[in-house]
Amino acid sequence: SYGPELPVTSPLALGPVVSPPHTVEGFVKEFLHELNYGQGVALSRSSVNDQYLASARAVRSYLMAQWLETQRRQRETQAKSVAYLSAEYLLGRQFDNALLATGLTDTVEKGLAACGIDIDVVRAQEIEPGLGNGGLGRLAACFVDSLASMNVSAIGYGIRYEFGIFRQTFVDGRQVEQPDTWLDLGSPWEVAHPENSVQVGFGGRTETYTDDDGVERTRWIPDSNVKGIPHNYLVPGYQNGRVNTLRLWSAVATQSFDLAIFNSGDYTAAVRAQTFAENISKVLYPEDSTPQGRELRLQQQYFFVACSISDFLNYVLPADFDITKLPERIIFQLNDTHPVIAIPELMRVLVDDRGMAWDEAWAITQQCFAYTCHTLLPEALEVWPTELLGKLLPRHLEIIYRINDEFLAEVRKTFPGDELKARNMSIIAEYPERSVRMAYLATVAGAKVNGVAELHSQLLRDKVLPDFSAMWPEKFTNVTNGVTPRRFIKLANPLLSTLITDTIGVGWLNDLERLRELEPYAEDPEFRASFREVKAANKVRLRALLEQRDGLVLPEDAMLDVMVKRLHEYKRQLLKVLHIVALYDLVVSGQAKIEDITPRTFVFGAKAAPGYRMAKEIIHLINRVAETVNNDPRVDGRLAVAFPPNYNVTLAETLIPAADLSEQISLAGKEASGTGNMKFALNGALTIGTDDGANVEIRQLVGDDNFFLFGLSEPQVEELQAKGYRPSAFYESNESLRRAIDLIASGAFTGGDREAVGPIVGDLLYNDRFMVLADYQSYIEAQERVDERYADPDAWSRSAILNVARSGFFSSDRAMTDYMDRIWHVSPRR
Ligand code: NBG
Repeated sequence: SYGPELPVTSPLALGPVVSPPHTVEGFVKEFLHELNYGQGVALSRSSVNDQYLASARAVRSYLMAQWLETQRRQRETQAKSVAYLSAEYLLGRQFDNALLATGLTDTVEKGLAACGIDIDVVRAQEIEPGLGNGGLGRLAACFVDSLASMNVSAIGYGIRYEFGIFRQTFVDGRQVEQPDTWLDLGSPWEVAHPENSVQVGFGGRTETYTDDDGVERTRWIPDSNVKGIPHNYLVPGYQNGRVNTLRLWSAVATQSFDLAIFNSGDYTAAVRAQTFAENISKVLYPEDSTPQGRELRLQQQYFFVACSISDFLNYVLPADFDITKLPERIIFQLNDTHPVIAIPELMRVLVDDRGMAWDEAWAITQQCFAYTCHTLLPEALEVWPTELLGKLLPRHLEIIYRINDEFLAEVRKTFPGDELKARNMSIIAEYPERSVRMAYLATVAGAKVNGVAELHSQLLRDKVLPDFSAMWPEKFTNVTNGVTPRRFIKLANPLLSTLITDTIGVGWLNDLERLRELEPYAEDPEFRASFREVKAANKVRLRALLEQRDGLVLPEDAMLDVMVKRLHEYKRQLLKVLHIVALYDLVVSGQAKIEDITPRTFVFGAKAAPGYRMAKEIIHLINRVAETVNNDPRVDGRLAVAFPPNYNVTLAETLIPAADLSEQISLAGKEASGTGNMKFALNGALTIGTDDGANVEIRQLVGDDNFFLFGLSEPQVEELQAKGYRPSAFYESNESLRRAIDLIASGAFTGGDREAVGPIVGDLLYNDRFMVLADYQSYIEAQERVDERYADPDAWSRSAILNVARSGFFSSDRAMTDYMDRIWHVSPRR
């Protein structure tokens, strides 16, 4: 579907693309050009949006020159690339990141000022592309940033959702979702290439036929097609001249399909076809509680991986590429199970479309994929009913069956006579309905399987996939997650970045272990004072933002105790609520004097999945507790609760640098890794946390003295579960806990309405799957240790500085190095 590249003979067109000059004049010229000729508006008549779009496009021109050069070199070297397949990218705003990467921040600020424009106003105009739900999507964004910054040849593939993660609002304390119309005012960062679109089939049937050489083959005859249009996003490396590609697909109807129906006069059917196609990239993860929703999700998954594989094979690779050498050129990293349907798709392409023998195709496929698992919750491991999968992708189901047959033969050879083993390991589950276990398919086909933190990888081996790890121990590995220091230190915390550079010099931003050099300064009173000033200034910045953004007025001079992450029972926002209620109760019941309470401002940020009832109840409770506490003069100025709506990457960038205390309080064994925990530590917050996910590694690195550990360990959780966990026993035997729960149950926070809190209280007392009550006492005691430390500012700052100094390991650059060494076997370009 691609036109031939035209041979260029004019001497004017030869040579590298010239970037606009990196000067104020150079930028202004580019900016005015975009404003006048791109937006078609004069400076004097331009709106903020015009100015934003034009400055973004002007900055993009600088990146574009580097992107073209990166492409050229890539074609020249034909090096092995990484293709990151991810249904989500939670990118955050692009403008500042592009400025940082190109080193244009000052230039652009001055250039805009010369035009009478305040860069902050322009900045604020950008709506972040929220094409992800939480940690998994943000991780993908950090990874593509690191790959570019480390000069690795890589491409990210995903979906260009017309509506990203919903915008959260609160109405009477309850979450109400609004559509995320991020494309409404134009998206200056993307370049669409409709001419490079890919056709993707759905439904229909398969048939066998004999080819010209007399070989029996299978082909798939879909009954509908959609077109995938690639949108390129530029992923700049940090001041290294490399710009990688993030290619996001949007779905549209194919004209031929459309026209045929249209001509038949069935206009409704024509519209239906269009709707079918366009729905595919309409929204990020539509709810999957309805069968229609589930089907759409599978369509999304297949759509984007089919587009991506086709794109790589037909467009990225040269036309004369010897396909048997594919593993030398690509490794597809599967970000969770969402893109796992890529495995049978590559098999289909190799066997059906390219005529390769099954065994050879299978040998190639097994080297081209690796799988990252991001969860331990059984309900989050995707399975697709064979009925649905067979209806939507009949050929793929056949391929999966054959993969499974051959795999089970291998299992029976490895474990002779153990039919139970074969049943347990089968990619096809028979109960409660016949379905495909996507994690198993990924494990069977993938060259490597990794978890996202040490503890998680170990539990993955021992608990989730024990038979597989017995069969193929060498397949399993760990790569602990990481976060990009460019966005989460340099951009988010400029004051800390300056302090660090003033202290240890430049170069740490792409060599984060160098933060170790800060360690001795933990003992330096002067440095500690500067460090505290940075934190204080970041709090002022946050107060200003929340006041302007949400009308929230935070007290001054309080410990900022922050819990931001998706709302999920296993993450235990309820435990945090119980702590707040217990403190409140101490004061209002007269058990404690207000002066004896450490002033704390609790900040929550959390979205609940639209269909997740309990999560929404918890949001409501938090808002109600906030309202009560904030309006009670008895705790005035000492205890405050803020729950700004619509927590997103943009808010995180102001919130995290201001935090004193980072709440990472999931039940041990449930949080695969966490990445917010890393961002907080790197910005000098101390963590109160369980031995879960990457907390374990954070604690090991920063040291027990600089981390507030509490709660059951994972083996203790198992033990308690086995013994029979009775939450009410904890309620009965712990007075503070009982009082807190009773206070909630009494309707004290809900205007006397006890029914409103019924589901939460009932669940805590009689179910409590995530053992909130079991960990309560230990949590309260750890919080008392927090208070003690906080009372000594020098001791607190020492710990905070050591958190920064010892967290360099959590750079996503390190994570990428681990992937390169352990999984991809690629190296950075020189
Ligand atoms: C999430 C985990 C987090 C982890 C991120 C990134 C999913 C399915 N998993 O603990 O819950 O940090 O993935 O690995 O979103």
